[in-house]
Amino acid sequence: MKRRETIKALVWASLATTVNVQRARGGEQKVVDEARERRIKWFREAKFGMFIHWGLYAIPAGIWKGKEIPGLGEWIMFRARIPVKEYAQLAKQFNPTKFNADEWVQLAKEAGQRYLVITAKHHDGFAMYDSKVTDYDIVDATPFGRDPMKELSEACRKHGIRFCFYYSHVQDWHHPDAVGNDWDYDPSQKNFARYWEEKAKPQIRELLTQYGPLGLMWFDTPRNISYEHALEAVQLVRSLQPDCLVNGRVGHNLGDYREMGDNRIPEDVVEEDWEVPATINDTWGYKVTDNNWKPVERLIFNLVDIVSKGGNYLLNVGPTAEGIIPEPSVERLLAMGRWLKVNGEAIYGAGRSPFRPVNKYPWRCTTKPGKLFVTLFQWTDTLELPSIPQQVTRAHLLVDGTSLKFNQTPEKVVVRLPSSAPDPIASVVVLEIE
Ligand code: JFZ
Repeated sequence: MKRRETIKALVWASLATTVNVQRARGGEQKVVDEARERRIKWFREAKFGMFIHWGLYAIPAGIWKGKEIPGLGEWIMFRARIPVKEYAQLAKQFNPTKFNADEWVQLAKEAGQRYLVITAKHHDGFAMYDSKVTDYDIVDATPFGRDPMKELSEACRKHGIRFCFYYSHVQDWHHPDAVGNDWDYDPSQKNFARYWEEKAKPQIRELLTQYGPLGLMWFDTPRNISYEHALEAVQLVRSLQPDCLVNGRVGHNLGDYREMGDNRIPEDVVEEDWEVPATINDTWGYKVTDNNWKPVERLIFNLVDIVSKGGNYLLNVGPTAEGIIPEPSVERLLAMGRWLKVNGEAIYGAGRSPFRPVNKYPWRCTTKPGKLFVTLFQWTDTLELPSIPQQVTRAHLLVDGTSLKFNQTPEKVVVRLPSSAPDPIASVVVLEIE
């Protein structure tokens, strides 16, 4: 009990220096954490990130002993109940000679993704970085012998992309005391605190001290983590990298922002900061049989839809065991980047739609001071918007500034559109407002 009180006192002490009380509208008191407001600024601007799930699971790629294993590619050890001794042998084959950190980061940049989150250790327990805590890592256990996280962090710094880590802090199917592996280890004999002290905490510390400034630590599946352990993870981040964000899956609502379920986009605006982790096909880790690639129209709609509701889109790629990002992912990301090159002003740093519920309308609206960006996915000859309290002073196409005629009444705004859509997928009309 004393330990918990000490930790809580620590957290409040670190928060207390940054908290001030602002009287919000309507008189209720709103506590603003200035440190968090400073930390999260880049996240609200970035809007679009690259998720990368890469590990030993890319070798079987969904197939084990000649059989296709159902479910997510990175879950193959769990779904096929592969014994630790057998699964660990994969490390001897892992030699991604085609891996090129600069190519991956340049793809993220050309896609318009402003941050990159990569699996440092997924649930299988294998460290994709040079860990001193264990030899079960890419430098010590594979013929590859390099640290791809070091190379990626340097490439991200070079190209101005925020480098971030995913770390599975509760599930670890390699460690006898962590959550998840009940086929090699007897759950009744597990001592989670031992895993936490021996592996999780020291590895989180390694990630926070060996790879330069991080944009965020992306924890996953908190399961039944104790409040104390979740708090320790947050405190570790705060003490070592005060500007590094913690995502919502650290546990006990202690993250800096809310993490939605995988591929789960809310129906309407969500007032807090939030992110949707999402796949381009159906799996995170590479799976040779998963070719259910979402059309780029859907991906661009999802990006605009999410931003119009106040969130970020963290879109995943699952590289192969050779270190190649599958071509269908590359094609789609480059197409998103081409769209963003023209229409990015409607996305980066943009605010939530004032028209609610958002899903009621076929278009989406994002905002900036003095501007409404209305993105149309089906072109028509007129765009009709519900009542806008401010005076609309101008309407134009974002792509080239072409002025558009409009009529505003207290009930609605009607904009006349040109006969052909400026973009085959999504076209943006800008309304300038007083
Ligand atoms: C987790 C992982 O198990 C999975 O392998 C992948 O890394 C994904 C990004 O995260 O899967 C989840 C976790 C939480 C939810 C759904 C899938 N959820 O809260 O709905």
